[in-house]
Amino acid sequence: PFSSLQPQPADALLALIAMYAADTRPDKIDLGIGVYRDEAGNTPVPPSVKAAERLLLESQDSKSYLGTEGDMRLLDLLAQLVFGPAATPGHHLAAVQTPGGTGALRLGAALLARANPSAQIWLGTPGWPNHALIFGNTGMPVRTWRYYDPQSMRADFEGTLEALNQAQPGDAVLLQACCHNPTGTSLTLRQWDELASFLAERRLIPFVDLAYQGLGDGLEKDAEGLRSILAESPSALVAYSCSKNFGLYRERVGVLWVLHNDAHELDLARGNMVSLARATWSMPPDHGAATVRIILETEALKAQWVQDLEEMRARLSWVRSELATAHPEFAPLGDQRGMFSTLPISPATVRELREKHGIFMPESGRINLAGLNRHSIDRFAAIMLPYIRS
Ligand code: PLP
Ligand code: TYF
Repeated sequence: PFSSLQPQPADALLALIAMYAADTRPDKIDLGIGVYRDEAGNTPVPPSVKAAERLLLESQDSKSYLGTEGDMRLLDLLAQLVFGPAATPGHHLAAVQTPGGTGALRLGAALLARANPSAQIWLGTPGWPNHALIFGNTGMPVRTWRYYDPQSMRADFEGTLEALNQAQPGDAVLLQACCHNPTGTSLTLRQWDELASFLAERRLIPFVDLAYQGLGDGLEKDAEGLRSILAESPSALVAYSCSKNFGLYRERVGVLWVLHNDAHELDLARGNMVSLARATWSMPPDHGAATVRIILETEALKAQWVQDLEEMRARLSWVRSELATAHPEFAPLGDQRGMFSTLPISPATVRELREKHGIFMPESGRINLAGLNRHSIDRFAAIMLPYIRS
């Protein structure tokens, strides 16, 4: 029954994992898949998560179903972290716990496609390749705009507004809240405010993807752009991921929020979100979600998690400033945030770096800075600089 199917391209980042593992050179450097690594190159389970998992193991007395929306207490606690203690005055809020940020994006896309089949989704380029895949799979027409200027290695805000001028009322605009994947660039707070008014005036629906809260400038600061958007827009969607900031990647913890200033319309959205989720995965996985809930509701564990997160954030920031202060070619990396940066190099150079020097990255030239450490950073810079200069 499958002979009519078209072959599908593999995920370039997931393919790199196997390629890196098969390489036997002792000084190989993995700058591929976007997971945090410590100095030793490991992606550890954070101490706060370990402790919460122990508590969970001891205290959990049932694994019976919770319901399609997931762990309601977790959803409340995460809402405070994302929207602030005052929550979102002026908005009603519907939340569904999802399998990772990807599940939240997929559910939000399905909701938008069902609500308005002619709505387009606007994606900035370069972006996370899975965004186009996820929205494309719901049948939503995907439009793109140039988010990033490779020459200056900075966000192209003028280009963004110019391109979004062509969007139709009811179209959705995907925005990464912080630590942009794959460029590390972001808008200034002033630009966020301007974009917020622009979207509201044109009745464009913001769909904000927050997958790295706390890994850029800290928990509060990383939510400022998102909060600025919400201050202007009557309705919005937010996809949240606990994969990176809690180190829970494979446990699949995420949330989709829909916000609306009209309670009746929000109820319609909520009912459809729940029904779509029921038809897709029925109920979200619980182990990682319960772990996050225990961390956020236990004062000592929350303090430990804030410290765990700060350790990750500080290490990423150290790698950036090492490169940026030592070499003018890397100066823009110091203004960027999070794990990623995209270097101005060609796919042929990326292949050469892999074959000749054992430095692994996808052909886009994106690097995960967490793959560098005290021992590898100088060799990396020495090898890279001639390529970046030419
Ligand atoms: N959005 C962006 C920009 C990402 O980089 C990721 C990373 O994996 C996700 C969303 C979703 O991650 P996950 O589905 O693993 O929670
Ligand atoms: O961009 C990254 O590297 C992370 C992890 O199919 C990731 O977001 C990469 C590819 C993928 C799922 C997650």
